[in-house]
Amino acid sequence: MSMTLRRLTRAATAGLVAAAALTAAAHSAEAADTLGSAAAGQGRYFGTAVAANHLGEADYTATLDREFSSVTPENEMKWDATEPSRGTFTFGSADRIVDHAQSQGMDVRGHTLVWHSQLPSWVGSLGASDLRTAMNAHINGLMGHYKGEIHSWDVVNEAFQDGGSGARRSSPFQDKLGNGFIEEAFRTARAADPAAKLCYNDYNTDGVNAKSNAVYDMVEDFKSRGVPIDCVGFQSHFNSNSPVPSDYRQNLQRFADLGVDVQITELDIEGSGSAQAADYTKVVEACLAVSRCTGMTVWGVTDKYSWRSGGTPLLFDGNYQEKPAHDAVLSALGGSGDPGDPGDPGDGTLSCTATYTRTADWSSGYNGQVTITAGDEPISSWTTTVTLPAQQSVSSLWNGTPTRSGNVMTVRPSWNGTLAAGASTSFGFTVAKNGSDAAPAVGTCTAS
Ligand code: 9MR
Repeated sequence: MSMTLRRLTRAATAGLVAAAALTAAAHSAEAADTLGSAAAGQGRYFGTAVAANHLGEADYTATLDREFSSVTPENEMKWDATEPSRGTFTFGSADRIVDHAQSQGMDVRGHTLVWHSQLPSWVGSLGASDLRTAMNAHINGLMGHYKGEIHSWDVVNEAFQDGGSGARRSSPFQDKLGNGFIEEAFRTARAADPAAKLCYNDYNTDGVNAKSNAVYDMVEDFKSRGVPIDCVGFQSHFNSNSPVPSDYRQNLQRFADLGVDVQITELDIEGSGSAQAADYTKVVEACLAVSRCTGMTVWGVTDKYSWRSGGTPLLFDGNYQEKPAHDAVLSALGGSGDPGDPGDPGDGTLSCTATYTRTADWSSGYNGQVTITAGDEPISSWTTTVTLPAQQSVSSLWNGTPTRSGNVMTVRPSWNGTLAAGASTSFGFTVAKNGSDAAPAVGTCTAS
């Protein structure tokens, strides 16, 4: 379908979309026991990143539709997905997400128009003047296609370097067009869809530091010169190396004081149990304390599809069970879990997850470890499988009871079957590589 035709089609469905949004709002007013409805009670949205290829998975979509009031396409609106060759726009996967969100009355964040990453190679090979034309055409192509349908756009993403200098990051745009490319992108974006909020989005800018100072100076300059900017996105990817900063709220507030909205755009926090829950609480409380913090987005529905899946950083485990972090967020938003709801603690659904790490490695072998974590109910036993590459063999296994069938080991507890809600145990094993260094595959965890 040509872009022009698709653009008309999308605009023509706008009336239906508005009706769906009203239905969803009426529904959410009744029950503040989901993330989206509780956040709505605080005048905020609560969103998630979504991948189009998971929308066919019933549990994924049920959790998405029940809990969230906004979506961000995780990869589907990026340059490599939408304009893989110059002037040829491909919107199929992004349209699926936008159509789904609209059918549920959810807002859509657009991510992202101008970014150094996931950029097709043709962009990097253009000369300065051609690159400027291509950048503006890309912005116009995406924003035109979704005109009137996107709540906020990440117009420019990650344009500053990490570290102490506050300098711009090298990219085709920075290197060929200079500092002015950001301003130009925002001006083009405003003209392309005047209804969309225009955001600058970055990471490691969550506390007061050299990088956030540099973004702050840019926003202050834009506001003073009338360059259109409406919001700043704080990605908020946290783990033990990059914890929730103690001045998070203060940093959000100083940006808000410049006259822009602030949004938490890609939140995830590695960890588990009550420590992870406490960190999530800090983030939600910081947003609620800043009146211009208009909403929060977590970077995925379930741990199993997270870009950091090994760190289990999200609110639902791999079986779509609510983690302690979910309950903490819901409570910080003023909502309350109902034990009768699917996924809530007390619903009687026992669950666990299994994650693999290699803990030691030498030329002829390695040690593997599988961590078993209970879901939001206590469990008394668990089972998972470890499938080894054909050449490899296990010489010993500890803290678990294996049954072998060919290269598949089914592992049950030895002494460590009983786990409190959210608690973990692990078993380990030594493998002879016999020429193959590949990792084993860990199967689904089943709890009883
Ligand atoms: O979650 C995204 C992952 O699926 C992609 O492979 C990756 C490629 O760069 O991008 C991830 O999302 C990033 C986002 O677009 C920008 N901020 C950092 C996110 C995590 O890497």
